[in-house]
Amino acid sequence: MIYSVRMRAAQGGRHEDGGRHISGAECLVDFSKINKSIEEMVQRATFHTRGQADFINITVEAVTENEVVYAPLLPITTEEVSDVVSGRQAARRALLQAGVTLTAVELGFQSLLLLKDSMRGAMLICATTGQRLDQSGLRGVRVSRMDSFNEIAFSKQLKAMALENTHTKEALLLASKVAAAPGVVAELCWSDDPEYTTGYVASQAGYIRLPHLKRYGDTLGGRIFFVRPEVSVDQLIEYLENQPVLITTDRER
Ligand code: WAQ
Ligand code: MG
Repeated sequence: MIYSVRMRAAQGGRHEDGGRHISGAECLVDFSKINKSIEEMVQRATFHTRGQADFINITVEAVTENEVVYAPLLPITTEEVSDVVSGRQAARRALLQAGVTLTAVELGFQSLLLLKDSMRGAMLICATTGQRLDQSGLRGVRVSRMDSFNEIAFSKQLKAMALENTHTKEALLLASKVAAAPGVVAELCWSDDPEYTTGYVASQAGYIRLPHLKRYGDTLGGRIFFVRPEVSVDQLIEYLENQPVLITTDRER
């Protein structure tokens, strides 16, 4: 038996009562690691660069092993860009390359940049028309129940690329789960943590890191999943929120 541990933290009350989203996290762990995960999550919510949380919700749920599916870690590249303008241009190119239309790329960027504050989850946007497809409003769809299949092998692989930091690790696991979803064309992401400017574009072809997708100090971040027009939105959301997925590295395949 493994356990899904999830955390969401807000400031100024619960999210559902209008509190401002501070931080969230999710992992799949053995029973023996539940306490450590909770402790780390509480620390993270309490000492966060977005502010101090006054509401922290932690959920622990058992997951039966036969529900688990596996997905490969996406191949990783970093495209050096010198500033936000060239970073966002590179992101646009990568999204077009992955099969998102120009209209959808522009509408996607607009929906993210027009937000007054960061959402807790992601927007599902049609990769053809650029229309928002989910009904989750300012909350967004939160991807959960993913982790590395083998934490040691995963860390080792990232360390070899000098990428062993929490932001990159968690983003890679999320992006690998999302890219494996039927109907997802590509993802665009940058952090809502003011000090973390690196974002990425991911698709089944790979995970492209872009060191400047926003300016240092900016607290507006977000995620967009560009999806095929014919996709069943309900089924996709069910997969993103509930399907347990373990991400495997090269050596485990
Ligand atoms: N599911 C869906 N959306 C999420 C989730 C999730 N589990 N977690 C975060 N988001 C959305 C939400 O709108 C946040 O405001 C936004 O993404 C940014 O979240 O290779 O740290 O956790 O070094 O701040 C990119 C790493 C780091 C690049 C991204 O995002 C690299 C990051 P954050
Ligand atoms: Mg964050």
